[in-house]
Amino acid sequence: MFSRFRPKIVLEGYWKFKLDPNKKGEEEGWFNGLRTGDLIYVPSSWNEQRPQWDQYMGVAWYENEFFVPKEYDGMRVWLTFEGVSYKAKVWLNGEFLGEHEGAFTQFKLNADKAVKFGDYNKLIVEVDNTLTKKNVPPGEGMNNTYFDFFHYGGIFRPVYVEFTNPDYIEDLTVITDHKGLLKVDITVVGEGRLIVKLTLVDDEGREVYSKSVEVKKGKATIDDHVSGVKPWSPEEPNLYTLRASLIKDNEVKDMVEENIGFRSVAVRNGRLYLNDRPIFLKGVGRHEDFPVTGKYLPGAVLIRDFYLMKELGMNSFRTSHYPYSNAHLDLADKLGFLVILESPMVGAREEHFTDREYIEKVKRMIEEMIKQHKNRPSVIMYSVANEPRSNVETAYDFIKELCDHVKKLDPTRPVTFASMFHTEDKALEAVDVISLNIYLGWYKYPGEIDEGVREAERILDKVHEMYPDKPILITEFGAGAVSGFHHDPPVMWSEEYQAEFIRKYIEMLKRKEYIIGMHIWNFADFRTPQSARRVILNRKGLFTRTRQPKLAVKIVKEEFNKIPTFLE
Ligand code: GCB
Repeated sequence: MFSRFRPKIVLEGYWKFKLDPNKKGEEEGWFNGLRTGDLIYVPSSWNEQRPQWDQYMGVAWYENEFFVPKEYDGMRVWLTFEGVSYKAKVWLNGEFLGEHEGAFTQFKLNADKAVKFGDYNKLIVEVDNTLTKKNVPPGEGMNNTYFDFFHYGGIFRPVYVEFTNPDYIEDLTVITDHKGLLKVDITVVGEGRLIVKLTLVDDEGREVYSKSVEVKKGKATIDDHVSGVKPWSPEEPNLYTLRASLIKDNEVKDMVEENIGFRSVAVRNGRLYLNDRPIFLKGVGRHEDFPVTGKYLPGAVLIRDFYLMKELGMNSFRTSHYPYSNAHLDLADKLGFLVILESPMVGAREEHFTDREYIEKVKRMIEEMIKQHKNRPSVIMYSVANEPRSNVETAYDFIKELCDHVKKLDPTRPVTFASMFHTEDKALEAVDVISLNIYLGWYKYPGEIDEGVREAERILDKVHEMYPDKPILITEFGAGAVSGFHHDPPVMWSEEYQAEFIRKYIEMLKRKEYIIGMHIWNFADFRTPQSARRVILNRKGLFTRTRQPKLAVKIVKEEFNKIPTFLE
């Protein structure tokens, strides 16, 4: 939900910055103002902005100031943080506004009591990226993570201040189908007689639908049918702007917008359907990772990535291994990508499966993820976890509880998780779609592509035999290649080995009628913790970290462009 109606101050730029390795800041009252000459850029992770901060894990403080015009007096004031890794505490003008845990979901704090109108306002944020076994995802240190990507810290996604009328629209939940169903649940905060007017505008600015409803006890609902809509699909990502205006005494008090698409998703007869047609997912697992900006992908990089994916014939990706930024998923909506939206629950171990407090935390993060992205046409499936240690019995209850939680919050989309245990997995019964990560010919059978592919085929057939009604998606397969390293014959880490590995896997996978899609691991090389297995980066990218192609790109382009999106 966004608004062009509400005044907004974007806090992008240089902020004051101060490390607090001994955690004395709170005690010493740093929330009143930082004594420091250090600067940092927001949005971006702190690590690569200065070599001294690269391996820093712990507490750091941020400060910025913004001016609030006098005319805004009487409005409500909100601070939105789209992503802070990993915990944040926020003060405005020395007053504590609130806190949040979890790097990858946005949070909004009210600042009505602390704000000064017609004056400068001092915003201070304490950030803590200490990694523990209780984090989601868990770990024990910068180079001892239970996940295979670099543990960045900081305010790495946009921050803004937004002003609303005291009567305002709090939330919209939109459900559509490809035939024109339009169900909207509106939540409003306000007093007196309030009307919500909904209008639907097509991409040429034409109003194609309009209806007004009265708000009762803070709620209003529309359950309707819009005739003549153009459905949303990867081939034609038709978007409409749903505009909701809040009206009181014949005056518009608030207005919010949502980009929506008319489309339906279903799993039946072992297939995945989009708009009642069976569909095949061709794509990649991605990461949000870039030199210097760390876990922030600037808009220009995102544009490059999406056009590269399009050229390669891709129609899908997974937000491995956490919910991506609003800007990232906006492009998926606009350019027609089918997204598997993954929760930040990577690498759960047996100790997590029965830890009630931990499970509730994961559920809270899943709830925030769904609240933030539920109206996106691009999001066609949720993944509740990546590679939990799900070869033990207790994994079933853990995964089942997360899947049920998702279904309760959003019954319209299928649910999955990415498994590394295949036939040994104890939790596959809980999902709508089975997702498998496979590395035979790399971690197992190193140097033996043919043997790896043969063994992968045997395992896949076996999983299909065990769960004949469930479609199977390959969420990861791939091999590392050091860009510029060539070798004949193809040996591990050469561009030739990666290209051949991917070609042989695609050939095998596309022959299997129970497979509904394949995602290559990974779109681009990405930074990892330091380890004996990695030279700074995970090298399984089709592209380098700065988005230059490796040899495999040619193969993927040829193969993927031959596979149609719709199977019938
Ligand atoms: C996996 C993980 C992914 C790793 C990848 C690898 O199965 O899901 O996070 O990066 O393997 O390259 O080892």
